[in-house]
Amino acid sequence: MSCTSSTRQNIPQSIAEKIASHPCYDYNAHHHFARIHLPVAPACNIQCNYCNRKYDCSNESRPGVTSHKLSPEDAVKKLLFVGSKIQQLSVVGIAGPGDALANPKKTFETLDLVKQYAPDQKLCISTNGLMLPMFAEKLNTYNVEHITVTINTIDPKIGAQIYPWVYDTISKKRYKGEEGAALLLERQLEGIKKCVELGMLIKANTVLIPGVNQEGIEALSQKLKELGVFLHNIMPLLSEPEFGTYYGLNGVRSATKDEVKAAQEVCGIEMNLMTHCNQCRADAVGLLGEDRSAEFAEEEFAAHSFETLTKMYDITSRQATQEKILTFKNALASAQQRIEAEMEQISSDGKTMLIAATAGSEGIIDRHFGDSKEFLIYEVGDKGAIFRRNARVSRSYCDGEATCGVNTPIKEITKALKGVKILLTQKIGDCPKGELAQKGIIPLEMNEGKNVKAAVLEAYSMFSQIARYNEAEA
Ligand code: CLF
Ligand code: SF4
Repeated sequence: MSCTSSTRQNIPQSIAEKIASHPCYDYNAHHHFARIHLPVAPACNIQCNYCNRKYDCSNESRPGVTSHKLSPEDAVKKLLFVGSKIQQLSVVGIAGPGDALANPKKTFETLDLVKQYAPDQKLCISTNGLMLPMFAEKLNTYNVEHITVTINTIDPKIGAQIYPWVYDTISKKRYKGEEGAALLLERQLEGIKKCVELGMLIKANTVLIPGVNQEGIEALSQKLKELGVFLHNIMPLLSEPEFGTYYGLNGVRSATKDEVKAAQEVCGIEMNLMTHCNQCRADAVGLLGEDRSAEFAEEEFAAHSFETLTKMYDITSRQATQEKILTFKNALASAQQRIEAEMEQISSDGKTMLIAATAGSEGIIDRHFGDSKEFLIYEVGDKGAIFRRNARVSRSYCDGEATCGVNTPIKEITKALKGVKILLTQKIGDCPKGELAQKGIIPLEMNEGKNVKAAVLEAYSMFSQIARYNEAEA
């Protein structure tokens, strides 16, 4: 058993409240709250070498996935329809299929309609950042609190290997190579700075491209931190020839899990990281990790009027449901915090194990395994031990000499000891010893009269020394 470490830095209460129901920004929210992507933005103003424009924007989506495009009206009808079925739907994102800000008319028309019909939704935009400086203030007036900017490097030389061209609608010019990458970078940094100054929460997505931007990831993450970016999401490049992307066709391979983990470890020292991204579709619906987009066909929602859909959406009932979910989520978070605090008390390296003991009422190991119907289970680390539970079984292993070893309740006992690594007892016979060992439980006999807590600590220390010795020998 080991605790999972969190890269989440302490965040102010006002921000915690803003992200509490955002499944991407708050790790603890992603089991409880859902998002919908409205695929209203088909065009893009740059070319990324990991993107095939026949499909969705790979900056936020799994490559090779095609989303059904919608008009702003139909998209918001879909939102109302889906929101009436999924009450924990709390975030509306525009994440393609191209770039949200390369399609400003459709994007802002959609935001207008969302504000009008579903004002309870949080608004979230994903962009490559080229037009972010020009739209930051407008997005803020729409109360878009969450912006994702995909930024893969802060070095235009590397950028030139990722972006073959960038089309700027201001100068109406296409820029290639380093010149294009430098312009994109300048706009991304300026846009992020503006949004942060306006109080928006910026998430940066970075596609980890083996052999291209790996080396610069740490510097990029530091720059993002300096700029006040809230969260950094390092995603693996997914690259296959059948995706038809430049990288896929030219042998640039996918990033491995280990490479992503290594990049996250380097960046996570300073920066809050998102580690639960699903690289979802531009028309994704539901909790992260579940794709319910296929459940909501256009004919189901497009035929309804806004009036009907607004009634179905029922904001009051949705708000009541979401409040209940928030209360439950907060209770879970408090329990988790308590467990983490306890873990810190008992372990310096996050490693612990469950150790059971057959003890009597005095907390002394004075029972034989065969006589025991109760097992005290402790979680033990190098710094201490915490009592976790009392595991009871309906009868002891041995009922007396006449029936000893016949029809034993070993199944029930091993079930009750689930997760236990070591069992401490005063005495145990060879038969149950073998049966426990088969289930991965090491039985150890202890001298009578030993205090349980001292005994579990001693057993942990002994076990760790043996494990270290075995590792060194291997
Ligand atoms: Fe969508 Fe992106 Fe908003 Fe989330 S997704 S626009 S921030 S609501 Fe989330 Fe999907 Fe990963 Fe994006 S899991 S791809 S990070
Ligand atoms: Fe493709 Fe998105 Fe890059 Fe545009 S920004 S080229 S849609 S991955």
